[in-house]
Amino acid sequence: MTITISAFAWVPPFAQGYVKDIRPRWALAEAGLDYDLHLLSDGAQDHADYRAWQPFGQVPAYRDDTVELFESGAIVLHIASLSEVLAPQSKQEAAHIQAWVIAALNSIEPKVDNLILPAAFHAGEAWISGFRPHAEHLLSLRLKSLSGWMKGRDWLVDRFTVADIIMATVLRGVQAEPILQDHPNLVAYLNRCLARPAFKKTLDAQLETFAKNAL
Ligand SMILES: N[C@@H](CCC(=O)N[C@@H](CS)C(=O)NCC(=O)O)C(=O)O
Repeated sequence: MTITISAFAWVPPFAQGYVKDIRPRWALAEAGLDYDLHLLSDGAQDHADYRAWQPFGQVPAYRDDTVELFESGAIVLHIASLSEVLAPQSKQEAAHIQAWVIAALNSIEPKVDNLILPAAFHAGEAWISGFRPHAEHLLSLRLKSLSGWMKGRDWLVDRFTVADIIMATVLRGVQAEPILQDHPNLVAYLNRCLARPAFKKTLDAQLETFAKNAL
């Protein structure tokens, strides 16, 4: 089977290592499945053929011999279904994995983005300092709940799954923020996820593409 993932040929240094194609690529590395990259250079994300694959012109998009789809959460769930290692072992486990993928993307990622994106894209603007405490408060409520769930657990469900890939890549956005350090069990969880050889392999692969295509 030929699997293809879309990715940017190059992004500015602050985004390198964080572009969301890392999610399906990490899942494929865990599953031991090879893939090709479909690299997008300047302007390619707006071409009609790419929009037919990824309607928002974003990365990642995914294609194999049977299906094509977009949205990193949907893609990792599909990859899990292809893999002996990652495939859910029961209906209940499948339901929990789906729930945690959606929780990471819907209940936590928007609060993380709220905190980090204004500072990244609106640095120096007057409203930032007033907005930050509000964003921190909203994220702290979610992290407290997640920390409560993770008490006594190594992974979101009973074993490492694609839900951990999505959650870890969301939490990485605030890895250096004091708000995460307030929850030692979440720091330990994130470190546990990022220590996996498949993550390191995937991070190196993403960075290698950007180094090759550096201007
Ligand atoms: N919800 C999408 C978000 C994808 C996304 O934000 N991709 C970013 C790169 S990390 C992107 O393509 N940004 C360019 C753009 O939005 O035009 C997913 O999880 O796949």
